Amino acid sequence: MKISKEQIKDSNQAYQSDHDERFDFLSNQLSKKGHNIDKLVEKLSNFQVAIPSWALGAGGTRFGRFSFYGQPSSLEQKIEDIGVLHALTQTAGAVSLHIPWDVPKDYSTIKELASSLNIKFDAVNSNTFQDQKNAKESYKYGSLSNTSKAVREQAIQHNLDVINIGNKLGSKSLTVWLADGSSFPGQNNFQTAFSNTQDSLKEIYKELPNDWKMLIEYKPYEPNFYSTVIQDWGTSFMLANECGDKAFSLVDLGHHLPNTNIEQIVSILMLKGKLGGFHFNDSKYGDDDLTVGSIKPYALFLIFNELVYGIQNNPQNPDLAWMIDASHNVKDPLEDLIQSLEAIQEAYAKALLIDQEKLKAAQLNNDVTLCQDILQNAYRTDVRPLLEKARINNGGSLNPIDAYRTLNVRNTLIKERGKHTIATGL
Ligand code: LRH
Ligand code: MN
Repeated sequence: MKISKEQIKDSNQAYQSDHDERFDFLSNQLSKKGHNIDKLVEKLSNFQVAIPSWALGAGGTRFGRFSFYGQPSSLEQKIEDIGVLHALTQTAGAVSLHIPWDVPKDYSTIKELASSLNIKFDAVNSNTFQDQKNAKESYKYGSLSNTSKAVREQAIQHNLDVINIGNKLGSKSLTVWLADGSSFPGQNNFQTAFSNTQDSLKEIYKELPNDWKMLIEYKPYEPNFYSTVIQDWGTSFMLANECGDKAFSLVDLGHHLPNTNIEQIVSILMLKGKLGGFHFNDSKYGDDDLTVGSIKPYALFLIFNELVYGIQNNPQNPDLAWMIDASHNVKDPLEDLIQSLEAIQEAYAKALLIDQEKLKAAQLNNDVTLCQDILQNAYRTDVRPLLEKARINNGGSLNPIDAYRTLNVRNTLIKERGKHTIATGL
């Protein structure tokens, strides 16, 4: 299914005058405070988030999975669905593939389709947390950390294959997330597991093309429930430093123990020039992979405050990879992703309104009350007219969820694909 600019234009009619009113009001408010509206809108337009290829169908847990009809059952259909997201939001201009869930059958067809929809290939993800059919070695007891050299070599080779696939698509980064760890005390020798992982990552790093990045994703637990080799940001940071200048830490918002101060982690990784990117989602308890901003929107805003400060003050940190990592158990996957994209843009826009100089002065003056006031004034600003402007400037929708429903996307996909198609992924 493809949505035309005309269809979107028509669906915007009902919202145009209300948008214009709110945009004018907000522009006056913000201009009076010295903000450059055009610059703000331009930054939002340029802010593109990669959609995970593994999150376009119905997610589930060990307790069950409830289908969504009309799911994409091929990589082509997944890219088409991202095309729908990008047409409506104008901020989903990239896809992050997971290998082997989404190995292209025909590279030129896939690249043509993606470029026809203005979609780039962001990081490619390796998978050494599941055994593949006919695989010689098993990852049951780990992959890059495994005590068996043969298992480690198989896992290293898989990562090199993933780099090769990404190279053919124009991707420039490899994301490595390891499930490796233990579920019972005594099961693992922590030092051996860590050293094996470090050496294995270095073997992969040696083959990383010069203009590529390696993004090392950490996670405290699941699927192992006693220890995880790459459990936290410090471990990921150490391993990235051991590998070299092209290795960085990847922050998945759901991969933190309750009440962890993630914005502080983001700030220090940027200071050290080792923040590579994000997997955006939200969570109440564990790695819940819920809609971004649905549980802790203020925490997301505080993270973007550190990102805006870091982008302005830490030239030592490279451009960041912005990606979503979600799983949809009860929402239509495309509606869920539209809401996540909106929440990310909203947090970024609010953070751009923070007067960083004024905040710095208040901090140096230990004026704690004023520090909070500066943050919360920005947070309490309804920035949605700016997001809408950024979308319509590029031919997008003023109200993507409403357009998605008005244009009857899900039912059209069901007509095209039938009810029983299954999407690869989580
Ligand atoms: C692990 C993770 C990782 C992906 C997987 C799909 O929890 O966040 O980023 O490989 O989800
Ligand atoms: Mn992730």
